[in-house]
Amino acid sequence: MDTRYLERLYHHIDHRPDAVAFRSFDHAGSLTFGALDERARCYGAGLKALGVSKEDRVVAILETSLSLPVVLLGHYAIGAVHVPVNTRYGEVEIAHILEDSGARVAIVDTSHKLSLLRALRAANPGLLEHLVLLGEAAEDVNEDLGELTFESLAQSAPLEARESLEDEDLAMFIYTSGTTGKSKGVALPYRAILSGIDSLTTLWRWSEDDVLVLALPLFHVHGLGIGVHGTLLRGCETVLHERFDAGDVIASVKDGGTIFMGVPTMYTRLVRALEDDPAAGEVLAGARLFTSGSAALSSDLFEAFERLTGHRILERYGMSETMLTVSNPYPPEQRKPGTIGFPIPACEVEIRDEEMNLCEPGVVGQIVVKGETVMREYWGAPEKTAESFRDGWFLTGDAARYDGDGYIVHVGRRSVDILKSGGYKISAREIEEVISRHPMVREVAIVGIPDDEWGQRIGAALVIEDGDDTSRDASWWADELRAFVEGRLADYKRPREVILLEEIPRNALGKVQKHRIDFGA
Ligand code: MCA
Ligand code: AMP
Repeated sequence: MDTRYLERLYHHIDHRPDAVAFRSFDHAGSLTFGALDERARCYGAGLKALGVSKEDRVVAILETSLSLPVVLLGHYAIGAVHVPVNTRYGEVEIAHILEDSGARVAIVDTSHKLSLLRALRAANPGLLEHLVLLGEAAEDVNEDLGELTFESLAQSAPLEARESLEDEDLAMFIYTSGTTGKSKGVALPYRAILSGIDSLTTLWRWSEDDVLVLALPLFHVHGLGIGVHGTLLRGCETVLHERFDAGDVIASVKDGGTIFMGVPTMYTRLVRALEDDPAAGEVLAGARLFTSGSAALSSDLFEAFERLTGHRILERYGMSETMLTVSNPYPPEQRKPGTIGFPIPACEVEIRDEEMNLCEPGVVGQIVVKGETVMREYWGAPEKTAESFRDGWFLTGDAARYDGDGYIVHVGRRSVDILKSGGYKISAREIEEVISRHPMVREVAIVGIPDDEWGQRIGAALVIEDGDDTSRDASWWADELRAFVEGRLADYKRPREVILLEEIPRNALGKVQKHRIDFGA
């Protein structure tokens, strides 16, 4: 029975209970490791009394707050699977996750998402046995609907002992976009989550003396995976920001922050702020480490940040299915812009060609991953799971090459149907499926348009039904799609540019050729 990683997860909780683990940016509150564990055991006990037990899924639709790590560890304390959901998701995404995960309970903290969950339950009475209301949502509890408040659960007597778990037990499902319309639940055991983060944070010399400035959302691998689990593994103090704001991040570093992790869009905004206020560059110079991931960091951005702060951003690479796998080295002079670095010790990473032969330097192939950091499966989808492995290697779908020094250079996604905007992964198919339900749209193709700030912006090429009012131009359609997509999908999936076409370009076999769709500059 392997519990190596779980022991590391609880090390600081068990040995340094009085040290501060999480604090809110506005200093309104903080949680020591001991208080975090105590509250998690109370909430866990409350859930257990509802009948939630090992491997039951609990969906969490939560904005960043000090309650979020309590909820996560409450789920872990009883062996329930934490299913974080992006709070920007709309009806289509959330309905799918609730159904696909088979969750018995969901916890939610805004009245807006509560209304959506109620509507989904009214439409499908089999969905969820209980809804736990936290924060703003808790003001509106309806016990007749199986609703109860987080506070009432958190008043339970704490569990005497955490559920006895092994590293192979399931900790989390992360829903991630694929080349098909519906997202897939990446089933991650403790081993997968903790091995890579332990390895990565050791590589980054992350310690109890660090203060992490955490302004990433806490429902994806970057913020929740590395940020929250890194805090627990390394025993540092973490400052939770409810949302990213360049000025707040600078203030947090001034206040003692030593590590900041961001997506490239955040660095674009930081550079903009520093150009307006060069003195802030000296503040950031005082931090120890800036890392970037989730999307490609351009060399220009790397250089601008170095010029303004003296820091060489450490870029690393990962994926929900494999967690963190590749990182630039820690010594600043060895960090190479435009590369993602080398495989981290927890896993094997190679670039292979179509025949699974190792690629020579300069030759573009696919990143493949093997080892402890890799997911167990796509939940309930054995065929999709099988398709994504070959010869024991997980096929990432990312194209890359080795440079002359052995650093890995990320070249892009192999599929044009997977996009990244602001560090969020987006399925073109999912947006196409929603937009094609519009009665006046005959056909739609969603394309990623390269963008300096966002990585990619979402473009929609539309073919309109015959007989539609011809005075409705692309700008009319942009507004129409905004209204049509709103509430159904996350706002960042909304097409920002629209063009109208007579037909979507196809090859002789009828396959859509997105590279022929031109959105102009
Ligand atoms: C918002 N806007 C956009 C987009 N999103 N425009 C184009 N494309 C978009 N995607 C517009 C808004 O409508 C608004 O315009 C304006 O930009 C500012 O929006 P705002 O709400 O301020 O943006 P934001 O909420 O601050 O979002 C920016 C962000 C956010 C903070 C960078 O995207 C973010 O938190 N990204 C992190 C995602 C992440 O954690 N990914 C990790 C996945 P207007 O003013 O006109 O209304 S895990 C992963 O990838 C792997 C494992 C890994 O390796 O890490
Ligand atoms: P997600 O499924 O949201 O976990 O996103 C994983 C994807 O993000 C990877 O498959 C890559 O395409 C992309 N990604 C992560 N880190 C980087 C990076 N440093 N450079 C380029 N792309 C990245």
